[in-house]
Amino acid sequence: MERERTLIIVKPDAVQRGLTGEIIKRFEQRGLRIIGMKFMQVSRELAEKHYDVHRERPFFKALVDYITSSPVVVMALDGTNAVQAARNTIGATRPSESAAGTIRGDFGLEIGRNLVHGSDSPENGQKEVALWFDESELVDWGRVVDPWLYE
Ligand code: DAT
Ligand code: MG
Repeated sequence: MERERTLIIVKPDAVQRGLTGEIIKRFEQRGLRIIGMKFMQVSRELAEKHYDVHRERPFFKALVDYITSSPVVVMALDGTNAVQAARNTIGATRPSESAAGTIRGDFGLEIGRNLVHGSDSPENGQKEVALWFDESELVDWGRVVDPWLYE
């Protein structure tokens, strides 16, 4: 089984609504391991790099405005199949279509206020963690519960 890294962003709407703890809790209780975390105001430069694949889409400017509108909490997580596991916890891109029990399905209604970002492939997980975190900001550590999460 693959150990992967994924980048999670608790977006401005979630931070403003006081949902930061609730969202972190869901990844933590799933067993994903936090290896980096910070509270920050995102620059337009970083936002545009992060969303570079969407540069030509009509919603690109709104997306950059949204992610830079207020501070975010960024996390690097690792774990077995971390990318897919985190995306399942987050829910479908459109909150109106996200399953109940997912973060977007429990707290969101609109695609432009969908609360949280998660990397979409193991390659992008590695790339996005490297874009948002300096290697010195990542901590490799062990948890006493690891044998109860990993066979
Ligand atoms: P996800 O965030 O689920 O990985 P994505 O990578 O396809 O979704 O798109 C990034 C963000 O861009 C998404 O969270 C919300 C916004 N977005 C995507 N498609 C959109 C659309 N058709 N209209 C408006 N915003 C959109
Ligand atoms: Mg995406």
